[in-house]
Amino acid sequence: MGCMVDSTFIQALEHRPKVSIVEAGGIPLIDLSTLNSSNSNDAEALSGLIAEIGAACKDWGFFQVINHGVPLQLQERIESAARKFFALPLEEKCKVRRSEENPLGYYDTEHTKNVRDWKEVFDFTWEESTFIPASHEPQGQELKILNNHWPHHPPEMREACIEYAHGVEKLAYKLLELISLSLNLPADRLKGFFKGQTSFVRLNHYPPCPEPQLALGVGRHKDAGALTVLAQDDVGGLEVKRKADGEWVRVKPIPNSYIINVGDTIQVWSNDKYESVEHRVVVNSQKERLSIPFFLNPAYSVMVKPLEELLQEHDPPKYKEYNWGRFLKSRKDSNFKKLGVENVQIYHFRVAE
Ligand SMILES: O=C(O)CCC(=O)C(=O)O
Repeated sequence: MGCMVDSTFIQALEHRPKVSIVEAGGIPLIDLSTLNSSNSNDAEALSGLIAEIGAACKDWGFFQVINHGVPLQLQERIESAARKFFALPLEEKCKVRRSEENPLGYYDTEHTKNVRDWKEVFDFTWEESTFIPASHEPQGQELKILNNHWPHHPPEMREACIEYAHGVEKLAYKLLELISLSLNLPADRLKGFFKGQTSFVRLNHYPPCPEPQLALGVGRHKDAGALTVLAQDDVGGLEVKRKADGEWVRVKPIPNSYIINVGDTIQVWSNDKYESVEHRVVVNSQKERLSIPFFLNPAYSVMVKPLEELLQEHDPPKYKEYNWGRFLKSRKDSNFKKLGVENVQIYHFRVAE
Protein backbone atom coordinates (compact mmCIF):
# COMPACT_ATOMS: atom_id res chain seq x y z
CA MET A 1 0.00 0.00 0.00
CA GLY A 2 1.27 3.51 -0.78
CA CYS A 3 2.12 5.96 1.98
CA MET A 4 -0.51 8.57 2.83
CA VAL A 5 1.87 11.27 4.05
CA ASP A 6 4.34 13.23 1.97
CA SER A 7 7.92 11.91 2.19
CA THR A 8 9.12 15.23 3.71
CA PHE A 9 7.28 14.29 6.94
CA ILE A 10 8.76 10.81 7.29
CA GLN A 11 11.14 10.30 10.21
CA ALA A 12 14.19 8.03 9.96
CA LEU A 13 13.42 4.57 11.41
CA GLU A 14 15.19 5.18 14.74
CA HIS A 15 13.21 8.38 15.40
CA ARG A 16 9.72 7.02 14.71
CA PRO A 17 7.32 6.88 17.67
CA LYS A 18 6.71 3.57 19.39
CA VAL A 19 3.27 2.02 19.46
CA SER A 20 3.34 1.33 23.20
CA ILE A 21 3.29 4.37 25.48
CA VAL A 22 5.38 4.64 28.66
CA GLU A 23 3.44 6.74 31.17
CA ALA A 24 4.50 5.29 34.50
CA GLY A 25 7.07 7.23 36.51
CA GLY A 26 6.33 10.43 34.62
CA ILE A 27 7.77 13.89 35.14
CA PRO A 28 7.55 15.39 38.68
CA LEU A 29 4.32 17.17 39.66
CA ILE A 30 4.93 20.28 41.79
CA ASP A 31 2.26 22.17 43.73
CA LEU A 32 2.97 25.93 43.76
CA SER A 33 0.21 26.86 46.22
CA THR A 34 2.82 28.00 48.79
CA LEU A 35 3.65 30.92 46.48
CA ASN A 36 0.10 32.12 46.16
CA SER A 37 -1.30 31.48 49.62
CA SER A 38 -1.24 33.65 52.72
CA ASN A 39 1.40 31.24 53.97
CA SER A 40 3.90 32.55 51.45
CA ASN A 41 6.13 33.61 54.35
CA ASP A 42 6.37 30.07 55.51
CA ALA A 43 10.13 29.63 55.13
CA GLU A 44 10.02 25.88 55.58
CA ALA A 45 7.40 25.36 52.85
CA LEU A 46 9.36 27.64 50.52
CA SER A 47 12.65 25.87 51.05
CA GLY A 48 10.86 22.54 50.45
CA LEU A 49 9.52 23.91 47.17
CA ILE A 50 12.95 25.18 46.10
CA ALA A 51 14.46 21.77 46.82
CA GLU A 52 11.70 20.05 44.80
CA ILE A 53 12.29 22.35 41.84
CA GLY A 54 16.07 21.86 42.04
CA ALA A 55 15.67 18.06 42.07
CA ALA A 56 13.21 18.15 39.13
CA CYS A 57 15.59 20.35 37.07
CA LYS A 58 18.53 18.08 37.85
CA ASP A 59 16.88 14.68 37.43
CA TRP A 60 14.40 15.41 34.63
CA GLY A 61 14.84 18.91 33.16
CA PHE A 62 11.00 18.84 33.05
CA PHE A 63 8.18 19.16 35.60
CA GLN A 64 4.48 19.95 35.77
CA VAL A 65 3.01 22.66 38.04
CA ILE A 66 -0.45 23.02 39.57
CA ASN A 67 -1.92 25.84 41.69
CA HIS A 68 0.31 28.17 39.68
CA GLY A 69 -1.78 31.34 40.05
CA VAL A 70 -2.37 31.99 36.30
CA PRO A 71 -6.13 32.57 35.87
CA LEU A 72 -7.73 29.68 33.94
CA GLN A 73 -9.79 32.02 31.78
CA LEU A 74 -6.60 33.36 30.13
CA GLN A 75 -5.86 29.87 28.82
CA GLU A 76 -9.50 29.25 27.86
CA ARG A 77 -9.64 32.50 25.86
CA ILE A 78 -6.43 31.94 23.91
CA GLU A 79 -7.37 28.30 23.21
CA SER A 80 -10.75 29.32 21.88
CA ALA A 81 -9.21 32.04 19.66
CA ALA A 82 -6.54 29.61 18.43
CA ARG A 83 -9.12 26.96 17.48
CA LYS A 84 -11.10 29.56 15.50
CA PHE A 85 -7.94 30.80 13.78
CA PHE A 86 -6.68 27.35 12.74
CA ALA A 87 -10.18 26.45 11.44
CA LEU A 88 -10.00 29.30 8.87
CA PRO A 89 -9.29 28.49 5.21
CA LEU A 90 -5.57 28.22 4.42
CA GLU A 91 -5.61 31.33 2.25
CA GLU A 92 -7.03 33.38 5.14
CA LYS A 93 -4.32 32.08 7.53
CA CYS A 94 -1.67 32.79 4.91
CA LYS A 95 -2.53 36.50 5.05
CA VAL A 96 -0.36 36.53 8.21
CA ARG A 97 2.16 34.01 6.95
CA ARG A 98 5.66 34.04 8.37
CA SER A 99 8.51 34.82 5.98
CA GLU A 100 12.27 34.51 6.15
CA GLU A 101 12.30 38.27 6.72
CA ASN A 102 9.80 38.24 9.59
CA PRO A 103 9.54 34.87 11.36
CA LEU A 104 6.26 35.71 13.16
CA GLY A 105 2.67 34.80 12.33
CA TYR A 106 1.28 31.67 10.66
CA TYR A 107 3.40 28.85 9.34
CA ASP A 108 2.68 25.27 8.22
CA THR A 109 5.96 23.97 6.85
CA GLU A 110 8.31 24.10 9.82
CA HIS A 111 11.18 21.60 9.89
CA THR A 112 12.87 20.22 13.01
CA LYS A 113 16.27 18.67 12.29
CA ASN A 114 15.47 18.81 8.56
CA VAL A 115 12.28 16.72 8.70
CA ARG A 116 8.93 18.44 8.28
CA ASP A 117 6.68 18.63 11.37
CA TRP A 118 3.02 17.52 11.22
CA LYS A 119 1.64 20.81 12.55
CA GLU A 120 0.73 24.39 11.85
CA VAL A 121 1.77 27.24 14.15
CA PHE A 122 1.15 30.88 14.93
CA ASP A 123 3.99 32.78 16.64
CA PHE A 124 3.95 36.14 18.39
CA THR A 125 6.51 37.89 20.55
CA TRP A 126 5.94 39.09 24.09
CA GLU A 127 7.19 42.56 23.20
CA GLU A 128 5.15 44.09 20.37
CA SER A 129 8.46 44.88 18.62
CA THR A 130 11.52 42.76 19.26
CA PHE A 131 15.12 43.37 18.18
CA ILE A 132 17.29 40.56 16.87
CA PRO A 133 20.50 40.60 14.78
CA ALA A 134 19.87 40.77 11.03
CA SER A 135 22.40 37.98 10.47
CA HIS A 136 23.88 35.17 12.51
CA GLU A 137 27.38 35.99 11.20
CA PRO A 138 29.73 37.18 13.98
CA GLN A 139 30.86 40.29 12.06
CA GLY A 140 27.32 41.54 11.30
CA GLN A 141 26.32 44.49 13.55
CA GLU A 142 22.96 45.27 11.94
CA LEU A 143 19.73 44.69 13.88
CA LYS A 144 16.22 44.13 12.66
CA ILE A 145 12.86 44.59 14.32
CA LEU A 146 10.35 41.76 14.45
CA ASN A 147 6.78 42.98 14.48
CA ASN A 148 3.78 40.88 15.41
CA HIS A 149 1.52 39.95 12.55
CA TRP A 150 -2.06 39.89 13.88
CA PRO A 151 -4.92 38.34 11.88
CA HIS A 152 -8.30 40.09 11.52
CA HIS A 153 -10.06 36.82 12.38
CA PRO A 154 -11.04 35.95 14.97
CA PRO A 155 -11.29 39.57 16.14
CA GLU A 156 -10.45 38.69 19.77
CA MET A 157 -7.18 36.94 18.80
CA ARG A 158 -4.79 39.80 19.52
CA GLU A 159 -6.17 40.66 22.94
CA ALA A 160 -6.46 37.02 24.01
CA CYS A 161 -2.84 36.40 22.98
CA ILE A 162 -1.40 39.47 24.71
CA GLU A 163 -3.30 38.87 27.96
CA TYR A 164 -2.21 35.26 28.01
CA ALA A 165 1.45 36.15 27.43
CA HIS A 166 1.40 38.64 30.30
CA GLY A 167 -0.21 36.14 32.68
CA VAL A 168 2.22 33.35 31.86
CA GLU A 169 5.24 35.65 31.91
CA LYS A 170 4.62 36.28 35.63
CA LEU A 171 4.69 32.54 36.29
CA ALA A 172 7.86 32.17 34.20
CA TYR A 173 9.67 34.82 36.29
CA LYS A 174 8.54 33.22 39.55
CA LEU A 175 9.95 29.92 38.36
CA LEU A 176 13.16 31.59 37.27
CA GLU A 177 13.56 32.99 40.79
CA LEU A 178 12.97 29.57 42.33
CA ILE A 179 15.49 28.03 39.94
CA SER A 180 18.07 30.71 40.89
CA LEU A 181 17.48 30.01 44.58
CA SER A 182 17.81 26.27 43.97
CA LEU A 183 21.30 26.97 42.55
CA ASN A 184 22.13 28.95 45.72
CA LEU A 185 22.01 32.23 43.79
CA PRO A 186 20.03 35.36 44.74
CA ALA A 187 16.40 35.16 43.54
CA ASP A 188 16.89 38.00 41.02
CA ARG A 189 20.30 36.85 39.67
CA LEU A 190 18.98 36.06 36.18
CA LYS A 191 16.37 38.82 35.82
CA GLY A 192 18.75 41.34 34.16
CA PHE A 193 19.26 39.09 31.13
CA PHE A 194 15.61 39.57 30.12
CA LYS A 195 15.42 43.36 29.73
CA GLY A 196 14.48 43.61 26.04
CA GLN A 197 13.61 39.90 26.04
CA THR A 198 13.10 37.95 22.81
CA SER A 199 10.46 35.72 24.44
CA PHE A 200 7.68 34.44 22.21
CA VAL A 201 4.53 32.39 22.36
CA ARG A 202 3.65 29.70 19.84
CA LEU A 203 0.21 28.29 19.14
CA ASN A 204 0.74 24.72 17.92
CA HIS A 205 -2.07 22.94 16.09
CA TYR A 206 -1.55 19.27 15.26
CA PRO A 207 -4.21 17.98 12.83
CA PRO A 208 -5.01 14.24 12.83
CA CYS A 209 -2.34 12.37 10.86
CA PRO A 210 -3.21 9.34 8.65
CA GLU A 211 0.14 7.67 9.45
CA PRO A 212 1.13 8.72 12.98
CA GLN A 213 3.71 5.94 13.18
CA LEU A 214 5.83 7.60 10.46
CA ALA A 215 5.71 11.32 11.25
CA LEU A 216 6.02 13.52 14.37
CA GLY A 217 4.12 16.68 15.35
CA VAL A 218 7.48 18.14 16.37
CA GLY A 219 10.67 16.17 15.88
CA ARG A 220 13.04 15.57 18.79
CA HIS A 221 14.69 18.78 19.94
CA LYS A 222 15.82 20.80 22.95
CA ASP A 223 14.60 24.33 23.61
CA ALA A 224 17.28 26.95 23.04
CA GLY A 225 16.08 29.62 25.48
CA ALA A 226 15.97 29.81 29.28
CA LEU A 227 12.66 28.25 30.27
CA THR A 228 9.51 27.01 28.54
CA VAL A 229 6.04 27.17 30.09
CA LEU A 230 3.69 24.96 28.09
CA ALA A 231 -0.10 24.59 28.18
CA GLN A 232 -1.60 21.57 26.43
CA ASP A 233 -5.18 20.43 25.87
CA ASP A 234 -6.49 17.03 27.03
CA VAL A 235 -5.33 14.98 24.01
CA GLY A 236 -1.69 14.33 24.94
CA GLY A 237 1.28 13.59 22.70
CA LEU A 238 4.29 15.30 24.28
CA GLU A 239 7.10 12.86 25.03
CA VAL A 240 10.18 13.58 27.13
CA LYS A 241 13.42 11.62 26.96
CA ARG A 242 13.92 10.32 30.49
CA LYS A 243 17.44 11.13 31.68
CA ALA A 244 17.64 7.99 33.80
CA ASP A 245 17.40 5.52 30.90
CA GLY A 246 16.82 7.40 27.62
CA GLU A 247 13.23 6.08 27.37
CA TRP A 248 10.59 8.33 25.73
CA VAL A 249 7.94 9.06 28.37
CA ARG A 250 4.50 10.49 27.56
CA VAL A 251 3.44 13.56 29.63
CA LYS A 252 -0.07 13.01 30.90
CA PRO A 253 -2.37 16.02 30.45
CA ILE A 254 -3.53 17.42 33.82
CA PRO A 255 -6.29 20.04 33.72
CA ASN A 256 -5.17 23.58 34.59
CA SER A 257 -1.49 22.69 34.84
CA TYR A 258 1.63 23.88 33.01
CA ILE A 259 4.60 21.84 31.86
CA ILE A 260 7.93 23.52 32.56
CA ASN A 261 11.26 22.70 31.02
CA VAL A 262 14.77 24.03 31.34
CA GLY A 263 16.28 25.26 28.06
CA ASP A 264 19.85 25.27 26.74
CA THR A 265 20.52 28.75 28.17
CA ILE A 266 19.96 27.55 31.75
CA GLN A 267 22.13 24.54 30.97
CA VAL A 268 25.00 26.87 30.02
CA TRP A 269 24.41 29.38 32.88
CA SER A 270 24.39 26.48 35.37
CA ASN A 271 27.47 24.88 33.74
CA ASP A 272 25.51 21.64 33.18
CA LYS A 273 24.08 21.41 36.71
CA TYR A 274 20.67 21.48 35.04
CA GLU A 275 20.41 20.03 31.55
CA SER A 276 18.00 20.83 28.78
CA VAL A 277 16.26 17.61 27.78
CA GLU A 278 15.12 16.32 24.40
CA HIS A 279 11.39 16.13 23.74
CA ARG A 280 9.09 15.49 20.78
CA VAL A 281 5.41 15.37 19.91
CA VAL A 282 3.59 12.27 18.74
CA VAL A 283 0.43 12.78 16.66
CA ASN A 284 -2.59 10.50 16.27
CA SER A 285 -5.02 9.56 13.53
CA GLN A 286 -8.22 10.55 15.37
CA LYS A 287 -7.90 13.82 17.22
CA GLU A 288 -6.45 17.23 16.60
CA ARG A 289 -4.33 18.65 19.43
CA LEU A 290 -3.47 22.16 20.61
CA SER A 291 -0.50 23.24 22.71
CA ILE A 292 0.81 26.68 23.69
CA PRO A 293 4.46 27.05 24.68
CA PHE A 294 5.77 30.35 26.10
CA PHE A 295 9.51 30.47 25.41
CA LEU A 296 11.22 32.73 27.96
CA ASN A 297 14.26 34.04 26.08
CA PRO A 298 16.97 36.60 27.01
CA ALA A 299 17.58 39.91 25.22
CA TYR A 300 19.41 39.61 21.87
CA SER A 301 22.57 41.29 23.25
CA VAL A 302 23.13 38.80 26.09
CA MET A 303 26.38 36.87 25.96
CA VAL A 304 25.57 33.43 27.35
CA LYS A 305 28.24 31.74 29.49
CA PRO A 306 28.47 29.79 32.74
CA LEU A 307 27.78 32.01 35.79
CA GLU A 308 30.98 32.73 37.67
CA GLU A 309 29.49 32.07 41.11
CA LEU A 310 28.83 28.47 40.06
CA LEU A 311 32.39 27.75 38.94
CA GLN A 312 35.17 26.25 41.02
CA GLU A 313 38.70 25.15 40.43
CA HIS A 314 37.55 21.56 39.94
CA ASP A 315 34.48 22.72 37.99
CA PRO A 316 35.76 25.11 35.28
CA PRO A 317 33.48 26.59 32.58
CA LYS A 318 32.23 23.93 30.18
CA TYR A 319 31.20 26.47 27.49
CA LYS A 320 32.74 29.38 25.63
CA GLU A 321 30.50 32.43 25.59
CA TYR A 322 28.16 33.01 22.66
CA ASN A 323 25.72 35.71 21.69
CA TRP A 324 22.06 34.80 22.27
CA GLY A 325 20.70 36.92 19.38
CA ARG A 326 22.89 35.28 16.75
CA PHE A 327 22.14 31.83 18.14
CA LEU A 328 18.40 32.56 17.92
CA LYS A 329 18.71 33.98 14.41
CA SER A 330 20.56 30.91 13.22
CA ARG A 331 17.91 28.60 14.75
CA LYS A 332 15.05 30.58 13.18
CA ASP A 333 16.66 30.40 9.74
CA SER A 334 17.12 26.63 9.99
CA ASN A 335 13.52 26.01 11.07
CA PHE A 336 12.29 27.97 8.10
CA LYS A 337 13.56 25.63 5.44
CA LYS A 338 15.16 22.27 5.00
CA LEU A 339 18.93 22.64 5.10
CA GLY A 340 21.49 19.96 4.40
CA VAL A 341 23.34 20.62 7.65
CA GLU A 342 22.68 20.36 11.38
CA ASN A 343 21.52 23.60 13.03
CA VAL A 344 23.51 25.35 15.78
CA GLN A 345 23.59 23.62 19.18
CA ILE A 346 25.18 24.54 22.50
CA TYR A 347 27.67 21.71 22.22
CA HIS A 348 29.31 23.66 19.39
CA PHE A 349 30.47 26.04 22.16
CA ARG A 350 31.66 23.32 24.54
CA VAL A 351 35.18 23.63 25.85
CA ALA A 352 37.25 20.57 25.00
CA GLU A 353 37.99 18.56 28.19
O1 LIG B 1 3.18 20.40 21.72
C1 LIG B 1 3.91 20.16 22.67
O2 LIG B 1 3.51 19.52 23.65
C2 LIG B 1 5.35 20.61 22.70
C3 LIG B 1 5.70 21.59 21.62
C4 LIG B 1 7.15 21.87 21.47
O3 LIG B 1 8.01 21.15 21.95
C5 LIG B 1 7.56 23.04 20.68
O4 LIG B 1 6.70 23.73 20.13
O5 LIG B 1 8.80 23.30 20.63
